[in-house]
Amino acid sequence: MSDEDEIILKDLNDADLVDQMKDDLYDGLADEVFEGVEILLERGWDANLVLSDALVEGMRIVGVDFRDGILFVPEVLQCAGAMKKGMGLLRPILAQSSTKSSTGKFVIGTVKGDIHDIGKNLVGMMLEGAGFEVIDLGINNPVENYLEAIDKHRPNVLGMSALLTTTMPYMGVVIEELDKRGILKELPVMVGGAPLNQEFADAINATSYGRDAAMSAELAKTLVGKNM
Ligand code: B1M
Repeated sequence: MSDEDEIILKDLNDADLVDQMKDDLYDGLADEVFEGVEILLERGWDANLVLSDALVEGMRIVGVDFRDGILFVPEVLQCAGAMKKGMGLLRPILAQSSTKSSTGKFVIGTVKGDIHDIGKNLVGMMLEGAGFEVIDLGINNPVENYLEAIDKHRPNVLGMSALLTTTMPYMGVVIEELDKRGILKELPVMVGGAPLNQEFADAINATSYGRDAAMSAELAKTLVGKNM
């Protein structure tokens, strides 16, 4: 691209900038996505709106082309990198808690066999914003990791994330193990991820199903009795 063709992000109006950010996310251009987030915030945009309208919507488009075989894993990894860079700027804002004292402890992790972590990270940020102390176990967690974390951190809620239809049944394996050990009756378990729904959460005996990050933070407060 020649210098003349270069798009100056700050010269774009809001709508064009958001469209350009979705294109940049699609192209895995992390610095440009970061700059776009910065500009929208400077223009007074709410962090949640930047997240939903530019980043999450951009990733939805990536997901469609990934499904249709237009984008492949290496490209989607670049998109994920760009999304994470943008999220990095939003993190301190979203995680800013209005609550002085801790709402509770929340252990969260993506289940065994699954390496998707963008949604989980977002949920973690929103939980921090709701005053939770979040212990993030990362990705690809076997049941032992959850048990160890419960033992070590004594959380108020356990959260599991899965993005694949092949990994979501593993949440049921973890819940069964918690039940066998008598932990489930004391520890609420929240599950979430794109392929899940309330029926699935009920079927595996999860305490609650988080549809998206904002709703999950509200639900978590209810689970620990702090949403009155
Ligand atoms: Co993957 N992938 N992927 N992928 N990937 C999906 C999930 C897929 C739907 C794409 C598609 O076909 N359209 C498809 C799954 C199909 C299925 O299972 N039926 C898929 C596939 C097939 C795969 C591979 C198998 C591809 C391959 O290798 N051939 C492979 C699997 C790797 C593995 O995990 N073992 C794979 C790999 C990857 C990448 C590594 C390239 C990358 C992940 C990078 C990363 O996460 N660091 C990736 C990505 C980015 C996606 C898509 C495009 C985007 C996911 C995402 O970040 N969404 C995805 C398509 C899609 O979902 N549209 C896709 C944005 C995020 C904000 O939303 O994660 O849904 P989400 O989180 C939401 C809610 O779900 C909820 O709140 C979040 C915020 O609102 N939520 C919770 C999530 N967890 C929660 C927990 C809670 C509560 C709420 O409580 C604890």
